[in-house]
Amino acid sequence: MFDDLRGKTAVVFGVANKRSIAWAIAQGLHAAGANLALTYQNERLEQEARDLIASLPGAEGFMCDVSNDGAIAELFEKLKQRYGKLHVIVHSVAFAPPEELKGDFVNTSREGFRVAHDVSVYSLIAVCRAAAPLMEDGGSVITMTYYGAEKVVPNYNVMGVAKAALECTVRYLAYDLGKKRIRVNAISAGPIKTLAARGISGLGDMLKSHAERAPLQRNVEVAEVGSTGVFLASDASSGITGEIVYVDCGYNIMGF
Ligand code: NAD
Ligand code: 0WE
Repeated sequence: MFDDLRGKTAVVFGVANKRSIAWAIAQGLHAAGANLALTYQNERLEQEARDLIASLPGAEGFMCDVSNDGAIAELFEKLKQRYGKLHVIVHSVAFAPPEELKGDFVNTSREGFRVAHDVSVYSLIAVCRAAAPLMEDGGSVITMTYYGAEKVVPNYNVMGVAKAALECTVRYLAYDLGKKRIRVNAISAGPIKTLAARGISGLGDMLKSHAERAPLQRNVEVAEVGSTGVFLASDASSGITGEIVYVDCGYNIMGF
């Protein structure tokens, strides 16, 4: 890997299994020489996450439910003890209750809206607040978004609204944390068959039409998201903050 992250410590949120975007970014960061802390949501995902983490020499695993303020505080206390300083944060976490990702958007429930925004948007703010004091040398925060934030993607529903809020949150955090030399950016990835996408009805058709319409005439590979994560984590992107970087084979530029 060209970008050198030796001597830097990265914390990656959102490893569920080997298909996770978080895992692809973690592999890229590891190959670039970063010291890695990986977090997973709960006991249910612990074994699978730990098996993956064991395959990256030096990487360590921590549990953290980002909807729980106490769990975030506890995690960063452990990270402070273990690593002292942090340089890179990868936030690759989203959740809406499954009933919100089908049917009419107008039927979005108050609780579904709250949960989607709490887990998928507020968590980035909470994590940045906890991480910033440990990012003494400045650093890079990366989150994951999707085109459904900007244009209507049927069934994406309240997640689209949450991703729009996430993209705006990236800009406000970039402004606040810029004075600490911490950059904040999002990667807008094209559709990828991960755990979070697999249950979606019509995903096969979406992937097919995406590949047909995209200038590169194919779907994006998760490793391409990983290498963009490495770029945004590294000093090669030192002048970039508050941005949404598209890794979608060009799909978003098309009008027809
Ligand atoms: P994934 O299921 O592998 O990752 C989602 C992760 O969120 C899981 O690890 C899950 O445990 C975690 N999570 C959910 N609630 C949590 C909580 N309360 N606390 C801690 N972790 C929690 O799927 P993925 O596709 O890799 O998704 C990662 C990110 O990429 C998400 O933000 C998603 O919106 C975004 N994204 C995905 C696609 C796609 O097509 N797969 C495209 C663009 C953006
Ligand atoms: O951001 C996402 C998916 C996020 C997601 C997925 C789930 C499935 C399981 C959030 N919450 C949940 N809740 C669950 O219970 N993507 C970009 C992938 C995705 O999801 C879609 C898509 C695409 C693409 C949903 C409908 C339509 C398209």
